[in-house]
Amino acid sequence: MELSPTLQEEFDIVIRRNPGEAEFHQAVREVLESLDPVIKKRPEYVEYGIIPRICEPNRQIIFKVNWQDDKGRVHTNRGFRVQFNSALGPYKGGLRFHPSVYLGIIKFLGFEQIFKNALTGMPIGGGKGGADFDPKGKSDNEIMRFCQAFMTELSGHIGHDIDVPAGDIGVGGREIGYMFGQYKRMTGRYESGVLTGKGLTWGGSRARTEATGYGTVFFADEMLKLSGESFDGKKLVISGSGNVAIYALEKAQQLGASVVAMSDSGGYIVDENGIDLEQMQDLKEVRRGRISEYADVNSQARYVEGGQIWDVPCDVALPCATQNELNIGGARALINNGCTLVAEGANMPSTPDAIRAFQKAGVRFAPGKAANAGGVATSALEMQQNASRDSWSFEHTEERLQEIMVGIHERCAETAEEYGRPGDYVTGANVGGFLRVADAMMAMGVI
Ligand code: NDP
Ligand code: 2IT
Repeated sequence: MELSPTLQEEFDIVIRRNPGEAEFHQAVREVLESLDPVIKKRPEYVEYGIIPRICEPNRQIIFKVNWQDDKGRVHTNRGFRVQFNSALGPYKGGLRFHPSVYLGIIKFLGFEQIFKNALTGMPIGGGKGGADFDPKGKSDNEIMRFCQAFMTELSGHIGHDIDVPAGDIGVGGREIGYMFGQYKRMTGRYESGVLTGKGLTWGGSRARTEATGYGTVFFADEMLKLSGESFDGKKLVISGSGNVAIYALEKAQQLGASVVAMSDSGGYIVDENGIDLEQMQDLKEVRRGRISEYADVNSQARYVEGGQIWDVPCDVALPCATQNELNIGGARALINNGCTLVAEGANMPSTPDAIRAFQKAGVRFAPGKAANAGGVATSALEMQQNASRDSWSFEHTEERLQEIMVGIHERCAETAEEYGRPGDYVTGANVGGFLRVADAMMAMGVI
């Protein structure tokens, strides 16, 4: 899509100021493409410089992380925390440990997080962090030493009213535990609200582990309801087999769907009988194994090394692995095989041309910043429980999560309609999130 001259000028500045950060450029461009009708209606946003101010992080922290492996060898990694926007609350967003991490990835994720967090309606700003550390194949002690070294540097920049990290790729309950322990040691404070995704006996929230995957399914369910459909009897393909994918699998099954394919970075498995949740949890959450092992022990399942999971026919596809994992080839395969709905559990998994193909073909499409907001929303519920030294039941927390997802869906649908693009959840999410942040920034003046 062409940008108007004003927005093109802003985009050119972003490219010039952030050379070589392709994922960040992609995320900014997608939001700017939605904003044309907004700046026509509200030119004061341009006069007050809201767009360049939203595209520039408040603060970018880059630090060295030295740690020792079990053989005593010393390794040096690079750590990041990008504190992007705090108009609506303390910076909030996950930490990603993956060898592909560099500043451009953290900035794209932090930028997305601003609008996602705004859409939840909760008092949280946008931030993201991580390291180019590869947790694969590391022992528990190595993970602990890395997390402690990482937190030693990060601890001076975070706090329950400042910046509240959580998990993302490669960072789950185990890593949050080691980081919380190191923060507690360094500060001498039991500051429960400094991290979310904690264990249930030490300040964590029930349903946070499940929240992102459940939330994505709740959001897709709202989309289906608009045409009188439900998950019952639907065939699903879910990419990835990590935290988001596994709990999307669980909720989809609870709603009567059959998930026939899942993946990891090595390849994908197909099980036409429906993937077994308990086996997947044991394989990925307990044994931390490879997805190919599922096919080794289930004769009805097959493993395809490499390839694209999107070739497996389905009614609904939930990309839940990583950015740009669903390209135009994947989109064409899904469309040709009759898929009618795509909801993103991951952050920016679909490439821009894949999204355009879905929209052109009439495939309902929900972007990550709307469909995967259940994770961070439940993190905000965890902060709320920590602040009141309370702990809610699973049922109550899940109910809150579902209400929030229904609310986000409503806001996206209404905003898309109001801005002349009915049914376009990309516009709905970008504009809906942007308006909340922009209005708060206007109210607070030039700071
Ligand atoms: P996990 O680390 O638990 O799982 C990641 C999954 O994606 C694994 O199956 C992994 O396979 C696969 N994967 C990761 N990188 C690649 C890659 N480069 N190529 C192919 N496959 C890959 O992470 P999460 O489930 O937490 O996160 C998944 C996505 O959801 C990410 O985009 C994340 O940003 C997003 N997200 C997460 C939230 C959360 O609360 N955790 C909230 C909102 C969004 P392998 O093990 O082989 O690497
Ligand atoms: O991308 C995301 O929204 C997350 N990884 C969760 C962030 C959080 O603070 O819970």
